[in-house]
Amino acid sequence: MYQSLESIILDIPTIRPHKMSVATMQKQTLVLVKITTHDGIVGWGEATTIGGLSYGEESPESIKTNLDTYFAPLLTGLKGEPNIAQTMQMIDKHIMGNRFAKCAVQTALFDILGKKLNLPVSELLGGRLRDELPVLWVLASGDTEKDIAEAKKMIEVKRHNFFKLKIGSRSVEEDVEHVVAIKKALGKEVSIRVDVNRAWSEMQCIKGIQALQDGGIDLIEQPCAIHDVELLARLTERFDVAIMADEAVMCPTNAYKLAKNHCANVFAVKIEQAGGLMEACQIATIAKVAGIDLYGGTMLEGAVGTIASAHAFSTFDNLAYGTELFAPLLLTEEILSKPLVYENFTLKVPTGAGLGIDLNENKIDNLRRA
Ligand code: MUC
Ligand code: MG
Repeated sequence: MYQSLESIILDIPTIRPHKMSVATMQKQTLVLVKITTHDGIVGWGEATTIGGLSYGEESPESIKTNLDTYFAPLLTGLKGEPNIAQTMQMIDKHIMGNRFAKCAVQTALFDILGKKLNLPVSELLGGRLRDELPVLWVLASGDTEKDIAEAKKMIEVKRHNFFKLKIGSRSVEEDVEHVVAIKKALGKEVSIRVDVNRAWSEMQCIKGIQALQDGGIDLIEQPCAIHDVELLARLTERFDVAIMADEAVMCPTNAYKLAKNHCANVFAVKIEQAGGLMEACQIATIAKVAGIDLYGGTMLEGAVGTIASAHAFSTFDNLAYGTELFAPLLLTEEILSKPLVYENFTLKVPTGAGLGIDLNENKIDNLRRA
């Protein structure tokens, strides 16, 4: 039923350097997956990471190698007409880990099924509860005045009205000063969150979170190491400001352990970290029954991963902290024939079949890594 699986690496410069505690990005490297069926239906998926190997355990190059060497023969060698769950179960039997690559393949299979049935992916996942998602902007130039000007412009043009700041690469004092100055300049009405990307020790967490809480910050994302879930639990217990687990959430099994041990007030759900769209929805259910709020996260994917995430997040009952599905706007090149619709502080979830997007394959050919 599947004739081919092709993986494509694209390097696209960002509109400005994007500074995080784990890496400074001048470009983003997208890994796209194109699956073609014997009857000519094409499905797309994406397996993109951040800063080579500095964020996760899969790099763009390892993802491509594993897709080409291991996933492609399994998929094209399938007999009969297995459904998506059966296909992913077969892949799981033969391939350990590789959640980003698995997510890309699963996304492409959903895109194909949606095109066959003339239904959006959101409906195949159970059905959307909203047609648009609130989207924040990440202020990560590293310069306080530039960040304030960027935020004011975003509010003025009605693109984003809440913001996340990437911190953790400077001293706690410098970071707090930077964040609180931005909060003061933007005012009470504008929600400001921070992402420490696991940079702080316990003492730095206590000092930093207390000062950020006092400064009116709304959410503290992944302040400490991934493995230190006991510290996450202590911080959640100690502070009033919401503590969010991001890198620590990963797959449904981890999400369950975090929920059981009261390690966070909020989960950042990422389809790639989860290992797929179905797994992201399972994490949302775990959060719901545990009374944990949700936030729609990103691995700074391009249009394909972003819109796949949007379909999944549109099915979430309680998306209390909105989403960060802004990354296509951070890139200097458009790979769709019609760009995604960002308006009125939201991203519209497409209503067309499958992912509901149309890729510009000429553009992709021009951008692909040789
Ligand atoms: C992360 O850790 O949240 C999401 C937005 C951003 O700027 O970085 C990513 C990763
Ligand atoms: Mg994060």
